Amino acid sequence: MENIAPAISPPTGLGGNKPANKAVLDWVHEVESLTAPANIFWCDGSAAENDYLLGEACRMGVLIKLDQAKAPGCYLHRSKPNDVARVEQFTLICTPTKEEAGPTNHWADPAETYSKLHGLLKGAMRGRTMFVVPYIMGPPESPLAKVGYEITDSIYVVLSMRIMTRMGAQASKKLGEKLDAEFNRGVHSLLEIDPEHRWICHFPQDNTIISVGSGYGGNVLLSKKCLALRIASYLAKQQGWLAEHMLILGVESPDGKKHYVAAAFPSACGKTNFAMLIPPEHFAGWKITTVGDDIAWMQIGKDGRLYAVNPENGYFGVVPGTSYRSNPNAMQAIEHDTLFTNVALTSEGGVWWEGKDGPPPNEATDWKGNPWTPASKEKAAHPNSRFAVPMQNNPVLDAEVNNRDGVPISAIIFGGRRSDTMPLVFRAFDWEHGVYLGATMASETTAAATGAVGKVRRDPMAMLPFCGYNIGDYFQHWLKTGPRLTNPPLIFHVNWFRKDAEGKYLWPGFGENMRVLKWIIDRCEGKSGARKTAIGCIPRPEDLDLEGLEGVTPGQIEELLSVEPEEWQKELAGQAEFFESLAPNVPEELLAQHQKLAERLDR
Ligand code: SAT
Ligand code: MN
Repeated sequence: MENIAPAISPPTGLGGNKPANKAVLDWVHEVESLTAPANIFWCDGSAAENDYLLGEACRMGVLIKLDQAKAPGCYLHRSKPNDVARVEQFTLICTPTKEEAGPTNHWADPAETYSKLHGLLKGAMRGRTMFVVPYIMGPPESPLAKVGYEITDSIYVVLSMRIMTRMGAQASKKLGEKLDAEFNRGVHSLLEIDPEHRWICHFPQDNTIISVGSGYGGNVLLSKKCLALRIASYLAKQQGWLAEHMLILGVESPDGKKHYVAAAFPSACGKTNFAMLIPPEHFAGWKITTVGDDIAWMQIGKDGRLYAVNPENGYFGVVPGTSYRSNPNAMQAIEHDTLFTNVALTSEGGVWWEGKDGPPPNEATDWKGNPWTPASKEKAAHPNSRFAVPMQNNPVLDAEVNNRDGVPISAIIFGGRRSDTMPLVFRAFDWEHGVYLGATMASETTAAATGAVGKVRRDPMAMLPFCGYNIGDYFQHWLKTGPRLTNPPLIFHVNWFRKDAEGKYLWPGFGENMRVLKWIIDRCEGKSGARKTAIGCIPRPEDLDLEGLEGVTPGQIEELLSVEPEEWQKELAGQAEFFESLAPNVPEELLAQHQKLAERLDR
C-alpha cells in the first residue's frame, strides 16, 4: 500500500478555501517556499471535498474501499510496518531551557531543532500536494476552543482530521482576519517515512508543532496529543485550567439524576470502552453517555465546580479486542463512515481483528498486506490497529457534548493496568491525597507506543508522554487547582486488571465496571460505605452492588479489594524511586503525602 501519494489535480470548486487571515497565508507561503510542493490544496471540510479525497486516496492506493453494502463509508489504510505507534523517544519538547521541559520529557534546543527540521523539510513536498487543514478543538463557542492549522502532505491525515476535529471553513471563520489572532501552527511531512528521520517536535512558546517522518495517527494528527495535550497543558498551566488525558462520561441513575466523571488511563487501557459502557442487566434504568474518550479540557465554573469539554470530534480507538461483548456501542459506531488503520482485510471486503465476535475468517490479508489464515503465527491485525470514527456515530453520545461551558465533573478517576497491588477501587482522603494518587500512578506499557510491552512504569495522571512542560510544575498546578474549587470532584483510583496467583484476571471488566462506577457515584452523593485503610477508602464487599455478577467468587472479591502489606512496601519504594528521579521538582506536599502513606502502612 502507498503511504506517500503524488500530487492531485482537483477539479474547479475544490481545494480553494484560502483563509482571509494574512498571518495564516504568510506562514503557509513560508512553508511552501521551504517544502516546494507541486500545489496547495486549501481544505474546506465539505462533504464534496471529502468524497473527492476519498476517491483520490483509493485511486492512489492510500486507502482500500471496503464492501460498501456491508460497511458504508468505511475504508482501510495500512501504515508502514516500521510506523505503527507513537515514538516517545523521538517526541521532543523544545523549550528555551531544559528545566522547563523537565525530567520526564525529551528536550531539544528550539533554534537547533528548527534548523534541523528545516533541513529535513527542504524540498520535502516536491511532486506532492500540500494540504492546508483548518480545524477547531473544542465546542466552537467554548472559551477554551482553539483554532489550529495543519499543513500536511498526507491525504490520510486530511481524511482523519475531518473525523477527529471540527475541520474546515468554520475554523478559518472563527479565527477571523485579525493578524494577532492566536492559532496553532502545525507542519507535517511524511518525508520518506524513514524511522531515522522521525521527529515529533513541540515549541510551546511558539504554539507550533512540526512532525516529520511518520504517518501514524498519534504522531501526525497534530490536533490530538500534540496540540490538545502537550501544547494545551502548557497553555493551561499559564491560564489556570487543566488539559488532561481523560475520558468524560455521563452516568444517569433510574431516578433521573445525572453525574459526569472524568477518568485518566494510559493509552490502550480501555478509556474508549469505559466511556461507552453498557450497564449489566441488573442495572436497569442506569444509562452511560459519552462526552469524550481520550482528552478533557477542564476549567473552573462560576459555581466553583470543575467543568469539562471534549476538544475532539471523533474517536481514535484501539481495534483489537473490540466486540459486541466488550463494547457494543463502539461496534455499532464503526459499522459506517469509519477509517480503519492496520486491521486485516477479508476476502469479502470486510475487516477483521483479533477479539472480534465470531470465528476468524478462513483466509484474509493481514495488516501488512500478506496472506493470512487462522494457522498463521503472526497476528492478522496489529495490536495497535485503530478506528477513526466521528463521535456522531456513537449511539450513546451525550446531549451536552457541544455545550460551550462543558459538563460539571463529580468524580475524577485515575487508573492503570496493574497485575497486583492496586485494589479494584479506592477513594482518596482529599484533593491533595488524590493528586498524590494521580502523580504516583503506574501502568504496564502497551502497544500504543513503540518499545517494550507489559513493563510497569510510572505514568502520572496518564500524562507521562503528554505533559508539555516540567512534570513537577504540573503537579504543583494540580495542587493549586484544588483550593480554587469550592466544590471539587472526589478523586478515586481504579484497577480493572488485577490478577490472581495463576495470572488470571480477577475482575471481568467492561460492562461490569458499572458496579464500581455506581459505588463512586453513590459516594459523590454521600451514600456508599467504605472502610478506611492506609491507602484510602476501599469498599467492603457488601458496599458494592454485586447482584447478578457471574463467575466471580466471594474470595476473589476479597482479593480484589485487599491491601497486601508486602506489595505496598514495594509500591512505596517504587513511588519513592520515581520521585527521586524527578528531584528537585517534586512539590513538598507530595513528598509529605509519601511520608504519611509510609507511616499509615507501618501502623
Ligand atoms: O496514538 S494516539 O496517541 O493517538 C492514541 C494513544 O496512544 O493514546
Ligand atoms: Mn490516548
